[in-house]
Parts: sequence; structure tokens; C-alpha cells
Amino acid sequence: MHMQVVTIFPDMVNTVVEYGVVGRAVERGILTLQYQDPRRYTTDVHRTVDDRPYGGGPGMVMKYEPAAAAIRAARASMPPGSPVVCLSPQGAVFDQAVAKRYAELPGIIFLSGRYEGIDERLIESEVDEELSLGDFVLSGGEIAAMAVIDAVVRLLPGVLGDESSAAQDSFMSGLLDCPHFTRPEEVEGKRVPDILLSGDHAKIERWRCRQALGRSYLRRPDLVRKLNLNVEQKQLLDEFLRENDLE
Ligand code: 9D3
Repeated sequence: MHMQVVTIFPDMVNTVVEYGVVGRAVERGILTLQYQDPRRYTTDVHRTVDDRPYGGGPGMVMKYEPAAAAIRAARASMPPGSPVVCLSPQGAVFDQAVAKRYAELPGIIFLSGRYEGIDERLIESEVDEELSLGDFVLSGGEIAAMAVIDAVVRLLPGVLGDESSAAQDSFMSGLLDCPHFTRPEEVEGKRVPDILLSGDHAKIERWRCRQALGRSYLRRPDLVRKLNLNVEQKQLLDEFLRENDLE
């Protein structure tokens, strides 16, 4: 897959390749990640990429021409069918379904804005989709682009091992994870649940499912509603609620 990021801070975004999964994908040739800096496409001595908003008000607005030139340069070296996705608080909220859709594309161009906003005419003429990470305020689109890149690259064939790719289609997908424990068996008076030490793998699997369903129900009821539990899952959730005196 080919990715490009249009940003005035390419070095910031490129730190995603210094760690873990994304770096390995680039090393293995599964991913190419390139940058276009709007500043490179300025023509004035000050290399201006922002200006004051028409109509007044605080902050600055990302200018049309340098960003448009950078997007067009990105497009020129990308496979056809590679959309331009602008990271923006006005976008649709990113989730795993969007990550899966992007992972099927031949390429994708991310536009990360800085300042108070981007000239709306640029969004109308050059941007295919606007995408948000959720309802909180970042200082720009770069960290959002990095998060989306990480989530998409994990889904590319050959990036993760077989074990974890299988887990993505498992019985418990779409739910929060169960609790995890590692050695020692007891630390500061706190013991690992006995069942995890029992060696009974069928029982352990049921316990994990029960925990995942219970925690999802308590912390993220929206996830549980979206999932439409099957009979077995409903029974496990009932067991969890009874065990914890929540029914
Ligand atoms: C309400 C006035 N501004 C806040 C001081 C609006 C605003 C402008 C620009 C808020 C954030 C930003 C920069 N944010 C992004 O570029 C961004 C973002 C985000 O802030 N939250 C969640 N997802 C994203 S994706 C890109």
C-alpha cells in the first residue's frame, strides 16, 4: 500500500516509522510512506502557508495554493483510486470499519492541517473525505494521521503474525478485551484469578468471554447494543451480572 501525508511537519509524522508495526511494514516493502510539504510549493520569500481569516476572528487559516500544489504532487505519484482524506474535527468519526475500508485501497493521501482551519475551497475541490478522531481538540491533524496510519497498517496482509490476524475475526471481536495477568501469582497481596491457573482451557476461554462481555456492558453499552449478542453471549453476560451481583 502507498501512503502520502501532506503536512508542514513531515518529521513529526515520520516518527511513526521509528517504532513497531509501521516501521516493520515499511522495511518489508508492504507500505510506502511519503510526504508533501506545502511550504515547498510556496513562491514568496517568507514561504507563507497560512493567512488571516476573511471576516476576521482569531487564528490563521491554511492557504489554498501551497496545499493544493502539494496534494496534486502527491496524486501524481499515487495509484488511481487513492482518495484524499483530510483529518479534521468536522469529519466523520474514525473507527475500525473505516480502517478496514482504507486497508483495501491501493493508496491514500492524508491532509493534516494546522492553524484554526483550512480554506474551505481546498476541501471542496481536492478532498474526498473528512475524518475526525472524536470530540476533543488536537493542535493539528498530524497526530490524527499517525493514529489512522497505525490502525490501517496493522490490517495489511503480512504485517502482523497469523495468530493476531485470526484474533481479529474471533468470537469476541467488537468488544472490549478481557483482563490480563502475568507472573507473579501474587503481588502486594493481590492474587491472579484461580481459573487462569487451572489449566482447563475450555473453562478459561469461557471466563475470558464472560469478562469481555461484562466489561463491555458496564463500560461501553453502545458497543454491546451494536453487536446484537447471540444466545451463548447473552447467557455469558447473564452469568457475569449474577456473579457480580449486578442483576
Ligand atoms: C473551536 C475552535 N478551534 C479550537 C480552538 C477549532 C479547532 C481547529 C483546529 C479545533 C482543532 C483543530 C485542529 N484539529 C485537527 O486538525 C484534528 C482533530 C481534532 O482536533 N480532534 C479530533 N480529531 C481531529 S482530526 C484533525
